[in-house]
Formats: sequence, C-alpha cells, structure tokens
Amino acid sequence: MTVNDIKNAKIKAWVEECVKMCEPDSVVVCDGSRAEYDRLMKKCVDAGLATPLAKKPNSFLFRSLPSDVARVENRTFISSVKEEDAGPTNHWIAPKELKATMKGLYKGCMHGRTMYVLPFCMGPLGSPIAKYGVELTDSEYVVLNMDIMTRAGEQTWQYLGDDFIPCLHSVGKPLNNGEKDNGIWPCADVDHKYISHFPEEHLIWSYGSGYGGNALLGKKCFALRIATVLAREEGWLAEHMLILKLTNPKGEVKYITGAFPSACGKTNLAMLIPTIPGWKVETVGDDIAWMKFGKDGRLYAINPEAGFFGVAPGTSEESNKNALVAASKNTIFTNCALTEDGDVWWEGIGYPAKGKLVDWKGNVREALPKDKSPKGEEFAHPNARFTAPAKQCPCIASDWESPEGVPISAILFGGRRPSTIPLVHQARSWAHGVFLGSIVGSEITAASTINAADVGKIRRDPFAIIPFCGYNMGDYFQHWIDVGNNPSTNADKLPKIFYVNWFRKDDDNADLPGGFMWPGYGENSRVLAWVFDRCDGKDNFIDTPIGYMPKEGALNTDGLSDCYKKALPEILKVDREGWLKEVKDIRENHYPKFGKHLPKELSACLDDLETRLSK
Ligand code: SAT
Ligand code: MN
Repeated sequence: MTVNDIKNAKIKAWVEECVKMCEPDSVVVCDGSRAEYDRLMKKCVDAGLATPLAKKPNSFLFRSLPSDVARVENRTFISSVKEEDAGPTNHWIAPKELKATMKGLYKGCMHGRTMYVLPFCMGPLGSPIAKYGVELTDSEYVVLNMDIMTRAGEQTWQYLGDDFIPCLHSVGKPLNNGEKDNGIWPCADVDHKYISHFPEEHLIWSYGSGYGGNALLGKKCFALRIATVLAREEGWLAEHMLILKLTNPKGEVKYITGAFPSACGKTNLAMLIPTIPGWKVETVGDDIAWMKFGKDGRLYAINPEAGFFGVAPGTSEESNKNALVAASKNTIFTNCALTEDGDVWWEGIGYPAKGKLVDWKGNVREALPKDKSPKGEEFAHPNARFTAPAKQCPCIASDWESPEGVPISAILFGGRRPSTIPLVHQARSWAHGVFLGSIVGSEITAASTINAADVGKIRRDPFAIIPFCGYNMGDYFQHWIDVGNNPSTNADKLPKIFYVNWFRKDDDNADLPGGFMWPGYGENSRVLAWVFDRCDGKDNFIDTPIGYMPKEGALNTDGLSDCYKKALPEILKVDREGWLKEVKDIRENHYPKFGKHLPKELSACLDDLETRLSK
C-alpha cells in the first residue's frame, strides 16, 4: 500500500503535507505484519543499531546515546492557546511560536531516511472505548516498539475516522548524501528536542528524541496527555494507572486500578503473586487505564496498550517473575548490558554477571563480583527498558482485551512515605477520594535529588499524573469531582478509593530488612484482600479522623513474619501529629499552586480533615 491508496482523505492530505515538509527519501505505509517487523529489525541490525540476543528468541538489544535515555520533561510542552489552560505544572509555549520553531526544524529533517506511516489503535480493536491515531516517524526503532505497544498496521484502517490523532515524529538527524548512522543512535541535541502537544487540535509533534515516551507517541503523548483532554471533553477518565484483576478463594472477582509515582513498584503490583492462599492477581494493564461509564453506571476500564515498556533494573525472579517471563522472547531491550553468551543483564536482576559485559554505553568491562554497581557506573542504564508483548505475561487476565472493558470496584493511590501515612486507609466519599489522589507524593530522599536541602520534603505528584496531564491540573481535579456527580452514576456504583503506603520506615529497628516496616511485593495481597472485602461492604473497618482503616484482626496476618506482625500496629494507626503537619504542608505549599482552579470540594476536605484531627 502507498500513500495514494489511503482512503481517508483527511489522513492522506495530512501525510502528504508532512512529506512535503520533512522531505524523506521514501515513504512506507506500514502493514504491521511479522514480515515487516523482521525486515525493519534486520535494517537496524545491519546498521549496527541493534544486536540479536542468542539467549532470547527473536529479541534484540538497542543502545541509545547518553543524551537520549529518558523522557525530557523540560522539553515537553502543552501548547494550549491560553497559558492558563496548560496550568502551573506544565511547560507552555504559544502554539503560533512553537509551530514556527518546529516547522523550521521539521523542514527537510528526514533527508536520507524513510518516513513510516503507522496507523494504530489504543485499546482493543473495535472497542467503544478505543481511540485511533497515525504516527509518522523516521525511526525504525519507533515502528518496532509501537508494533509491540499498540495494535498497529493494516487491521486498524477500517476503524480510522476523521477523529484520528495525528502524531508526527522525527529523530531530528537528517543524513547528507550517502551519510549513514554508522551504529550511532540518531537524535538531536537536548535544546533541539521538542515533545509538543496541541490540546485544542488534538495534535502531537515530537522532534529530536528517539526514546520511550518521547517517541512512541501512542503512549504518554496520546494515551495520557491528549487523552486526558479528550476524557474531560467527553466525560470519562484517562489515567496513569495499572489495572489488576483480583480473585478471592471463593472465585469472586474484582478489578482494581492504581496510581503510583515512579519507583513505587506499580508494574510489580500489577503482576503480584499473592502470599495468602487461594487469592489470585492477574494483569489487565501496568501503566495506563481509560475508564468510561457503562450503561449500568459503573466505570469500565481498558488498557489502551498492548505491551509493557518496563524498567529493567530491579526486575528479578523475586521482585517480578512474571515480567521476566513476559520479556523472555520477542522483546526489545534498550540500554541493558550485554553478556558474553548473548543475553541481557542489569543491576538488580538477582545474580552477579560473569566474565565481560558490554555496558549500555558500548564499553567492554569486566563484570563485578556483586550484582550492584556504584552510582553512575552501572552496566545497564537505571532507566534501561524492556518492550514486551502483554500477551506473553503468564498472569495476563483472560479478559484483558475485553472490548467493553472491566468494571472497576476500587482505585488505589500511593507513594513512598516513610512516615505519617498508614499502610492503608479508605476515603469516606468520592470527593474525599479525589482529595487523597490530589495529595499523592513521595518523600524526597538523598537518592532522588541532587539538592540536599530538599531531603525529607514531599514531592507531590497528584494522581501520579503531573508529567502526563494535557491541561490545567486544577481543572483536572474538578473533572474528577464532576465525574463523581455524573447523573448516570451514584455513590454505590462508583469505585471505592483507597490510599496505600508500602514504604513506612523504622531505621532504628534492626529486625526489619532495610528498616521497612512492611515487606511489600506479594505480601501486599493482604491489603488487597482487605480492600476486596471493603468493596463488598464488610464490617472490617473502623472510622478514624483520616478515613476508614482495618479494624483489629481484619487484616490477614497468617504466615506474616514476626517482625512485621510486631510493626503492624504502628503502621495501622493514625499519627495525628504527622497528619497535622501534612495538612499544613498541603495548605501552605501544595494547594496554593492551583489558585482559583482548585475545586472548593478539596479545600473543604482539607478543612474537614484538620477539624477531625484536632478533636
Ligand atoms: O519513557 S516512558 O515515558 O514511556 C516511561 C516513563 O518515563 O514513565
Ligand atoms: Mn508510566
């Protein structure tokens, strides 16, 4: 198929306009077939950009440039007409100015390269919740990753209408006559990278980066930043949330979504192996949830993605066996280390490497006797990734591609909070739940900042969506409040909302590994079980000033190690003093950022919390 064969006139005209601007040597309309995948991968291998892995069937390792290893938040723009609509947490440039700058960069940017036209679907094909887009890119790596992460190619044309999302991407490295990449990852320098969103036009323009969320435009750019805008316009929710299916020993099922800032084990929770007998967790999604009201007034969620773009370091048999199996074949690895026998290795994989390794920068180095490496000298980049098909996950739920989505019973929020926030508490109402989402954050540690003065402060990441919301965060809070007041639903039908904290610490207690008062991982199933019963309205709670909490004996502790049993009362009580400090921090440092956009319901929740705590 060629551009001329594209039947949708709007798509065809847009492609032709972009071809004229970017001037690629050739244009290929992708069919999404296995043969095409193999051909593009071979092109990458021949160009020295990808290495086939002898130890993992049909799997390949890419190394990016050190300047292109992660999302670039300060080069990510929400280019709404009015700055106020981008809000206090986004970077903004006026659309006219940004378009002029980017058109200058796009002019001739695909010289010496092929432009790929990749139609794709976010969500199960034909699902009433799914949305469609077309990505134009000059990166084979992007096409290959999008093939895994989305439903892409031929099969999507029949669903693509005039409301498709145009996604234009270039690595920003044109080639002169006869010039080749010579095995060097193509991208532009940092100040020429632009990851731009035009919310009024539902348009995405990305330039200068070939990596992850900057370049796989279906993911953060479309399924979150543009989708949050669509969701607000159309009355649904586009969220940075995992979706899991929880089955109790009686075989009853509930679906739960959860939002956590980075480094809180979101993917691990989505693929958790319960330690309590008879319970089962299966995965519907590990990163993004789109939730819409069904006819019955309940919220139904789909995972718009078809793969996992997971952080490799720290993934081990112990932390997430299911992810390792998912990434054992047909997987793209990026910035991992390469072993002599043709496998990948990373810090925290659970065993030391042997012999020589090629590190993520391409240098050959002798492996260290331990699995850990000094900061800055890691063999795998800390943000090294695996791109694996979701269907390869051993715990993928049988209904993960259900077109109508799965009905959500509970929503979890959480962060890394060494003090104050208990193991679990439940919101009293939808608005109180929105309040809990709005205060999500993790404590800044020496490991997560270069600014010593910030250590101990809370880095707020409301709904874990700060880097991914396509409009004003105050208006986003209001949208959540409005969803709860939607006439097609009521309080009984809405998901119950919970705040969990797996990360309470007591550094003085030598019995606790790492000082953590809760073991986490599979043991989190104990909390999930309490949440499950709460959704059934069981009498397993007490009412406290901060919300509902497990009553004595309600949390299953059978088989829990003694040190954690001893720590439990402390992490299941209300720390009044700590919470009063929390209230003060929210009032003085967090809520003022949103000015008049902060919903009055949230200020009311804060006042109410303070009153209850002071009684
Ligand atoms: O690179 S991605 O944006 O896809 C992943 C992440 O940073 O959360
Ligand atoms: Mn994410």
